Amino acid sequence: MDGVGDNSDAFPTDPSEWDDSDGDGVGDNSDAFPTDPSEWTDTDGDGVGDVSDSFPEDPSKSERSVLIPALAMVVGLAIIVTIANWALAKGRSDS
Ligand SMILES: [Ca+2]
Ligand SMILES: [Ca+2]
Ligand SMILES: [Ca+2]
Repeated sequence: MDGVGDNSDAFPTDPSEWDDSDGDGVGDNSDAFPTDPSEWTDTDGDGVGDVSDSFPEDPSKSERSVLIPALAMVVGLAIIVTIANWALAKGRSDS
């Protein structure tokens, strides 16, 4: 018995859980995000829930930290293409 009456107990058969604030079906005690219904676990403990964490088992990476290198790669590629086009155009006009 967890001491909470069945009427107010969201988990009447689970003595370790009695409340589910966000209603995602995961009790507050085992819910890493008790106020976020879309998240309940954070395996790597980086503060980004597994659902929105692109690397749920790597605390050094999440969607946010990966977006910047990806953006840098796109910008770098655009610069290379621009230079290549310029060099090509210059080569044509020289001959
Ligand atoms: Ca919950
Ligand atoms: Ca939750
Ligand atoms: Ca995480």
